[in-house]
Amino acid sequence: MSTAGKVIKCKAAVAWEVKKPLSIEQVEVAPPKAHEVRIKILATGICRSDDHVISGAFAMPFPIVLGHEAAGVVESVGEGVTCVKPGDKVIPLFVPQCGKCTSCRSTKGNLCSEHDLSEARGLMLDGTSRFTCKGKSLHNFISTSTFTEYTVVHENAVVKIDAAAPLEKVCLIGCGFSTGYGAAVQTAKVEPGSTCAVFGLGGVGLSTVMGCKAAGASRIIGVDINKDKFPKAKEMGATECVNPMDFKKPINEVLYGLTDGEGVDYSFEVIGRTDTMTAALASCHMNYGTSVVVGVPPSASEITFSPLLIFTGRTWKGSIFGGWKSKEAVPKLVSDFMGGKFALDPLITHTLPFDKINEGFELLRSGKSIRSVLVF
Ligand code: PAD
Ligand code: ZN
Ligand code: ZN
Repeated sequence: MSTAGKVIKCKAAVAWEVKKPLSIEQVEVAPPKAHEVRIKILATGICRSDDHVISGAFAMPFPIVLGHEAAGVVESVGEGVTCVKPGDKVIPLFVPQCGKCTSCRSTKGNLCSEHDLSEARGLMLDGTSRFTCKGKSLHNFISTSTFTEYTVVHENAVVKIDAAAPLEKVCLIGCGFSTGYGAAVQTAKVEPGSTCAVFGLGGVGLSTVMGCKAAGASRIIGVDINKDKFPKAKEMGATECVNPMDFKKPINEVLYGLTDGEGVDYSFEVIGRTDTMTAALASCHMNYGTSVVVGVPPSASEITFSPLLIFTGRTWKGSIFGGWKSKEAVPKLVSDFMGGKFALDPLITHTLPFDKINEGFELLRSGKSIRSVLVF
């Protein structure tokens, strides 16, 4: 029996309050309004950005349905939707692409003005929510909310992908893989022969390592305080790895030492800490080095740094969703994956049933997982 036009009762993981485990609840998911799409989520990865909301580092309104790295099948569409139809395999886009705003129209931009990343309202574009639980309205997370059997997104925040794509793998293209890989190939535009340093070797950082390798970097130095991350980083393309805890001097000095006093051409902060953002900047070549901030900075944090660091010529830039224009790039990245251009398997260390979501977060916090993918 068709569920189109009806409220769907299903399971979702609700974050009721900050610093509390998620709770699996029965929620009601309203039908999509005009220009919205209701998706049956079949696989969703756990990203550190979800955990930043739980820990309170990434400020969001509660209660909220987290999750943003997913793949699923369209269940029904609202009036006027032409980009997808029921049955299509899709990936929700936490950075939408409306095609009309200044960032969408600029060849240089990708942060569509319809995003809900900073000063987030946690609502659909019309200012309402499609989720309720126990009579309370639940917030939406960065245009997606995927820790649920069904979600509703705006048509600009979803894209159709190859019908043959394995959803429990390509869900990573919805965030971690594309973010890390794009930071290297799209934002930094690493050139062949470059020396790169990647701070943080989690799911996103390892994808940056893959991007640096694909771009032809000749040296890729992985930096992490958890040495258990090193073997996998080397498997993915790191030529050497360093643990800042093994040295008395600051890590930027260590990296200068490793590069004959020159610094690296490109550095990437893929952790989400202000001290490592500054250290990554100080690690790159004083004149033409570029440092890219990928890690989500804690809300309300500030950085004090010597202006000399950039006065001498360094470039410091941020990268959201790897700099990709989401609607255009995601189907292409899925095709590239299907064509064997890159692998996602090494990033997926755990596949868990959705009900074990809190276990998945524990694996991330303890440094034992790269990506856990939850399946329904
Ligand atoms: P993760 O927790 O799997 O990886 C972080 C890694 O950093 C771990 O291996 C840690 O051991 C390591 N680490 C922690 N502290 C330090 C330190 N002081 N020095 C060196 N290494 C350290 O996270 P992830 O890979 O899922 O995400 C990484 C960051 O990227 C995180 O802040 C996340 O919120 C952010 C992100 N940004 C975007 C974007 O669009 N910019 C998208 C997705 C994720
Ligand atoms: Zn993410
Ligand atoms: Zn736009």
